[in-house]
Amino acid sequence: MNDTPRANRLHIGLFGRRNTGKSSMINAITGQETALVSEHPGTTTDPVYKAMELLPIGPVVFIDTAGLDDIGDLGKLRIKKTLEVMDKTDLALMIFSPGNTDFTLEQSWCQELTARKTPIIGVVNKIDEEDVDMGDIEKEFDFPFIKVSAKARTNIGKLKEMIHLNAPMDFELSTLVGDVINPKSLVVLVTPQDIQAPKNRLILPQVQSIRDILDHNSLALVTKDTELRDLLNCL
Ligand SMILES: Nc1nc2c(ncn2[C@@H]2O[C@H](COP(=O)(O)OP(=O)(O)O)[C@@H](O)[C@H]2O)c(=O)[nH]1
Ligand SMILES: [Mg+2]
Repeated sequence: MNDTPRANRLHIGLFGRRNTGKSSMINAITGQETALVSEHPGTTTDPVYKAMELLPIGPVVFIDTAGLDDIGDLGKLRIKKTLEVMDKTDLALMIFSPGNTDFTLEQSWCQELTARKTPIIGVVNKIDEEDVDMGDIEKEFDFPFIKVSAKARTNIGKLKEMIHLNAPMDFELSTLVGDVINPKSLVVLVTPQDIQAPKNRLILPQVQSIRDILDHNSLALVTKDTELRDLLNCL
C-alpha cells in the first residue's frame, strides 16, 4: 500500500482544539488504535500520518495534528507544524466538542484552509456526552457539518460518506492508466511475482490498474514476465 504514489492518495487532515477527539476520530474511522489518544491535552506533538484504504474512495492518508490552541514555546512549534500540514491537506475535518461556543479560533484556522482552497467538513464530536443543537454552529460557517461520537462510534459511517462526497473532484478523476488507453483496447499487464511480491496476492497499484482498465471499458490480460511470450503467441 505504501507503494502508491503520494499524489494518488487523498490527504485528510484533522484540525481542532486539543482534546476534541481528533486522534479518537481517526481510530473510529480506521477501526484501528493507531493514533495516540489521551485525556491529557496536548499529547499529540508531531503530526502522525496514517495510510489506509477508505472505501469507496480508495487510498487515503489521515493526518493527526496537535491542537491548534497549544500555548507556550512548544505550542508555537506545534502550531507551525500544523500549518505545514494544512499545505498537504486535500480535505480538512474541523473537529469541535459540544461545550465549544466561542468559534474565534476555529474561524481563523478555517481562513487558513480556505486560503488554500481546501474543502472543510465540520465535525461535532462527543455527542454521547451532550447532544448539540447544530443550528448555532452551522450558521457560523459555510461548510457542511455532522455530529458524531468517536467513542460510541455514532455516525462514523455517515462521516465516511461525507468525506467521499466532499473529496476534491480531481481525486475522483485521478487515473493510473485510463488517460493513455482507448475503450475496447486490449491491455497486457506484466506483473513479476518475484521474491519481493507478497504471498498469494497482487499489490494495490496492480489491482488499481486492473480496475482502472475495466472502468475505461478496456480489456485487461495479466501475466507474469515468464509467460509473456506464451500470452503474445495466443493473441
Ligand atoms: N465521551 C466522549 N469522549 C471522547 C470522544 N472522543 C474522544 N473522547 C475523549 O476525549 C479525550 C481526548 O481525545 P483525543 O482523541 O486524545 O483528542 P485530541 O487531543 O483531539 O487528539 C480522551 O479522553 C478521549 O477518550 C467521544 O466521542 N465521546
Ligand atoms: Mg490527539
